[in-house]
Amino acid sequence: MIFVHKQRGVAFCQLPRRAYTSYKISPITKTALITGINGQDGSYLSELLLENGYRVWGLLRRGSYFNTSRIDHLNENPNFDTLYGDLTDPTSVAGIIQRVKPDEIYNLGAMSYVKASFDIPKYTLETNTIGPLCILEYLRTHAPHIKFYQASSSEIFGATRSKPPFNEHSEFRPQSPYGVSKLAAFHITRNYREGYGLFATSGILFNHESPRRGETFVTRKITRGVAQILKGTSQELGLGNLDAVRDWGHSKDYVKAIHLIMQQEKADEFVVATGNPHSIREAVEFCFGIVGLNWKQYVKIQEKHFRPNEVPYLQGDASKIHALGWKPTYDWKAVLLEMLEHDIRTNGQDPSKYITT
Ligand code: NAP
Ligand code: G4F
Repeated sequence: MIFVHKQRGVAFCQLPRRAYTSYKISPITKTALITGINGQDGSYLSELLLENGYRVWGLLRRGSYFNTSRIDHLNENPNFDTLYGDLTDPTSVAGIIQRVKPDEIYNLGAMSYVKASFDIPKYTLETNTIGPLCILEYLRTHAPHIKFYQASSSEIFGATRSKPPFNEHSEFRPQSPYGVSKLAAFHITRNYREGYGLFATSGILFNHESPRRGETFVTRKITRGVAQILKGTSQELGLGNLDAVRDWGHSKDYVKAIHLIMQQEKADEFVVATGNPHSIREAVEFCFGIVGLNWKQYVKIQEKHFRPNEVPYLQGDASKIHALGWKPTYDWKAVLLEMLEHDIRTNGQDPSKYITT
């Protein structure tokens, strides 16, 4: 019998197991390895897979301070563990695959901030393109039975000349090193599927948000900014291009799509989107307006938040995955409202005092 003692990021065998009173231990159905486990999507996907009886392993990048706040609540679950690795170090990834022997690999790890990719383009491609390439090459040569999911992105449409809404056949014309890195990984994934018969899938996910969204992304910047203004700890919010349009959904809905894509008999690629486009200006108006503030008094347009190239308009056509039964349950206002409530509460205030719905 193997006993497991869990610490942050490490699993040690042959130590006494803690009493896991709060978890029902159901028979393990499958084993999954998730890269990017401590990210927004990694945390929600872990919850979904654990609910479905999976044994979940995560590849965790070592940080100089604890970076597991999104998954700390899962740490007591005996079916959940993380191991240190890095997508830019293929030997670490191969070692983890050999050790955990997953049935499914979800490659969510990435340098995911588009604006930063202009500053660190080489690193972006090493993580986002060479990272998945090395996993696929390992699967081809050592473990062709393992299913593989690549987290692709609507950024690959970039400044497409196709007519919106965009689907799997629209033109790809990325506008940033991030977009280029994701498009190359998308084609690599297709190549390994078509050339070597691997179960290698891609989800082309449009923007999806949640209270766990990273603080640099525009929706979270807005909801945190409003919460700080209400609290009185900030007087203004600096933003860039308010004209850009995005198709926002909720991460919880989108990880269900990711799982569904991996349960198909044949590997394929799918757009995941709500089909409902709104500008950054509309998001700003909604978040300030719903707490009774006039955004024009607080938002300052600052040059430093603009990008060398912009993706002006993203609207997805998710008909292909609708045919498999997936539908989003949140609209953009419901996503923003949940984030706003969370950020107001985190600041020690009562959201119902401010939000008038
Ligand atoms: P996120 O919150 O930024 O998470 C990214 C994860 O990748 C983090 O766990 C990060 O770890 C990890 N990571 C970064 N560099 C790594 C490396 N070199 N080796 C191993 N792990 C590394 O992103 P997300 O919103 O959950 O998105 C998940 C995936 O979907 C990403 O690939 C993203 O590009 C893609 N995507 C996201 C959206 C969206 O709207 N959210 C849309 C389309 C596609 P650290 O904590 O150590 O940085
Ligand atoms: O929230 P964003 O930084 O997200 P972006 O660039 O669309 O990328 C996100 O979605 C992609 C899917 O399409 C993912 F692949 C990617 O990993 C990431 O999750 O910016 C959204 C829009 C942009 O047009 C940006 O120029 O908001 C505009 N914006 C205006 N002011 C701003 C700001 N964006 C940020 N981050 N900060 C601002 O102050």
